[in-house]
Amino acid sequence: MNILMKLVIATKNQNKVREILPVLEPLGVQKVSTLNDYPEIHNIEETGTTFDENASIKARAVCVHTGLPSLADDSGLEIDALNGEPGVYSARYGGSSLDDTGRNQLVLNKMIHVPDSDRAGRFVCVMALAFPDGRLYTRTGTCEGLITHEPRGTHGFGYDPIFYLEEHRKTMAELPLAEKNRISHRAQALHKIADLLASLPETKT
Ligand code: ITT
Repeated sequence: MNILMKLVIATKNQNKVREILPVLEPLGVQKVSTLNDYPEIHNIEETGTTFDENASIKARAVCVHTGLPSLADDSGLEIDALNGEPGVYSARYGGSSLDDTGRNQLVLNKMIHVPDSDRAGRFVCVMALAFPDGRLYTRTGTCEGLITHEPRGTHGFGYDPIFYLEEHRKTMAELPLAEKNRISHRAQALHKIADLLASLPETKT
């Protein structure tokens, strides 16, 4: 298949780019750029209260600016015992002074008395694809797991070291990146977007 379309990935997060490109490239998307190619686009305020809203805000803003189809994701970790936190605030949970390690520690501290039976959580990713003619599509992927008692593993990013996958008996950060990219919430949303892309009239050769 050869998709005759230029696409902007609306992120500066290189971890996301590394996950997204290998799925889009085999589809033959003609030319993929990222926000690093558009330094004039500064922080797009994620003012929504859901992943869907924030992904849509980002995709639309970048599409309007570039005039090109734009793909954005909003993602995060929902923990049942914390009433869904950190949720849409995953990237800035605990304030801007914390790094990934600090955010993981904050989650573990908040859950210090939570028994194993109540430590369920999930990574959620919504991908939004905006077109210059106003069409907007969103697709969701989720990945279920348990919150550990201490961080383990060095791969991935963000909350991966405290997210345990029962099926693999490993944290997400202990999985090789290629394996994470096969099963992750982002991969699942992205494969749905890839199916959508392949079905659109303008992408047929
Ligand atoms: P962009 O807005 O530029 O895309 P970002 O890192 O700010 O990049 P989000 O707003 O989607 O991205 O925030 C997602 C946060 O959720 C991210 O910073 C991590 O803390 C967490 N997160 C998302 N996906 C994750 C993953 O695969 N593994 C671990 N943590 C993840």
